[in-house]
Amino acid sequence: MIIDDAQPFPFAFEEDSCALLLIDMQRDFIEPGGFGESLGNDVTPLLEIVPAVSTLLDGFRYNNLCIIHTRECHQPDLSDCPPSKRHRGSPARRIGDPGPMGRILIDGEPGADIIAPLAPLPDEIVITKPGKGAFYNTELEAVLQSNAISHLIVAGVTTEVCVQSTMREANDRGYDCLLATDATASYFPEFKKSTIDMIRAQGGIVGWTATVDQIVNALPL
Ligand code: C5J
Repeated sequence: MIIDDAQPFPFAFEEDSCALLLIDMQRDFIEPGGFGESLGNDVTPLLEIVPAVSTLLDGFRYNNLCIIHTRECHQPDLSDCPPSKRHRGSPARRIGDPGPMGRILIDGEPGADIIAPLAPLPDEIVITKPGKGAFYNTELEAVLQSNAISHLIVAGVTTEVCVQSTMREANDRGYDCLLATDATASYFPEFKKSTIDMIRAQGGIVGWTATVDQIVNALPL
């Protein structure tokens, strides 16, 4: 398989060694009343990418390819949440505080769920992560190795935080990563643009980029 129009140059991959990595498409980041909004953000740009992420997910499901979802959240006793993360700034609600979707960013609460239109199917992998990067303190690397994955198509939120952190972690570990540009979003559109530029600058120093249509058109079915 090859995505000819990928930037900065074509992205070649084998279907058996390529996974879709969907980052943190959770209610707490995307819906009003969650963690994202409690930090003072407008969630609209995140809501807008849901149809494109859904198209990408359908393409991988139809082709029976490996699909991995991540969720950023913490244990109810906050034992995996550094105090520095919880106490920084003056958000309307802190991690662990009660909100309209349960306790903010806590595993098992409704806000930590992936949004309904993108809910994982039973055979899809879900990685629960305490940090921004999906490799930190998770089983992600073992999962990729046991599935013989070498190439990652990455999408989700937010572009310059958890998506970029994860792509950089993956790149350092030797994975070839491509970011789906219309299936990722930031609360700050200018940060999304800069992140895309950074990823593919210097000959793809972090990886490649392509649109959802370009990716899906490269899939066999
Ligand atoms: C943030 C994320 N922004 N998923 N998390 O705190 O990008």
